[in-house]
Amino acid sequence: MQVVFSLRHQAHHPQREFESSGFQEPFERPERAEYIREALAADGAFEFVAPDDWGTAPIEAVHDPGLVRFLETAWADYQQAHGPTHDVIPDVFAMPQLREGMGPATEPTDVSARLGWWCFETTTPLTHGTYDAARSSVDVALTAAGLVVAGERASYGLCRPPGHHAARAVYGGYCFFNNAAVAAHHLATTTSGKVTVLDVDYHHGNGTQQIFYGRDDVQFVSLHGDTRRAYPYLTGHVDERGSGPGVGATSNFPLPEGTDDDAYLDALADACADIDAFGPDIVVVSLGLDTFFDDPICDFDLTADGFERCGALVAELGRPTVVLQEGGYATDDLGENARRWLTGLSPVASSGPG
Ligand code: OKP
Ligand code: ZN
Repeated sequence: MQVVFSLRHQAHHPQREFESSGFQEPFERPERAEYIREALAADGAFEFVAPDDWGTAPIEAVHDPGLVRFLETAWADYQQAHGPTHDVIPDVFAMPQLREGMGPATEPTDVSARLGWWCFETTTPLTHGTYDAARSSVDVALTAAGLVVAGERASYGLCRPPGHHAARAVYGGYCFFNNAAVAAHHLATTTSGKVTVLDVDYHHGNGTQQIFYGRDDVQFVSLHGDTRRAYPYLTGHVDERGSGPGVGATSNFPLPEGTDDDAYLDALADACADIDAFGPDIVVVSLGLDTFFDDPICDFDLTADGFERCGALVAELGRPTVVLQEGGYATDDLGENARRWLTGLSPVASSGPG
């Protein structure tokens, strides 16, 4: 299987993230991608390729161009106004309730105020290299998508930073651009086929759901920690099924604390039944490995064996599949967990080169 990877992800390396009770070491750090790269490189079944440069047009096809412009310039603008700093985190969020009854706000001009306009939470610092890394993560996703268009049965984009929490016009949750949504939209519009995004990250992919909520050409199916107890809290409930022509093209499977391999695979089989019913030409998997029992920020109980079974179940859909990396924070096990999931998806690839 071909693995798309770029060292440019390393340009995004926040020093700390702010969570309700204070600053902490970031969970989303460069070693995550390096450990996955090492584990796949040690297995002869995987072949590495560099991403192409796709420019900003495919990003602006799903995101507000204002968000792209902001991320391109905000770090330098902030340094000029308030620097030098390493990380930049918003302090005032543009909550619509603030102007209730007064009409909507317009984008502020002050850079600190713009941070709270384009970002929804505090654990996603902007740094010097964030825009570069986020752009390269999208390039990785689009290049992996291109491999499947060119005839591969499966490909893997080792995206970092992740993407699934980024909505059309707001970033957060360690995510800047929604890699999976950009790839899925590109696939749906350039192949005129139907695309499913299957999101197996522990956290609900609120951004991907939001981007495709009203559409019938891209299905969104997610398994996740029930957002009555888990981040991002505001989306991911079973009654969210899509809107307008998209009614029925969103499916959510919120799961309880302690969900183990067998329980997870049961839910994944139900998700796959929804995918079969939709009948996509291509599947994009948002692969979070934070469902692992030892993940430091999640509460599921999956094992490496479970990940291989998950990959094998997705292979049974029998459709070309683009796998894109999202979360996973048990860094010591992350490489092996990714390798096992991909081996389950593509067992033929593991038995020899190519
Ligand atoms: C990104 B991905 C909750 C803090 C949550 C952000 C988590 C982002 C997860 N107490 N911090 O979906 O793995
Ligand atoms: Zn996650």
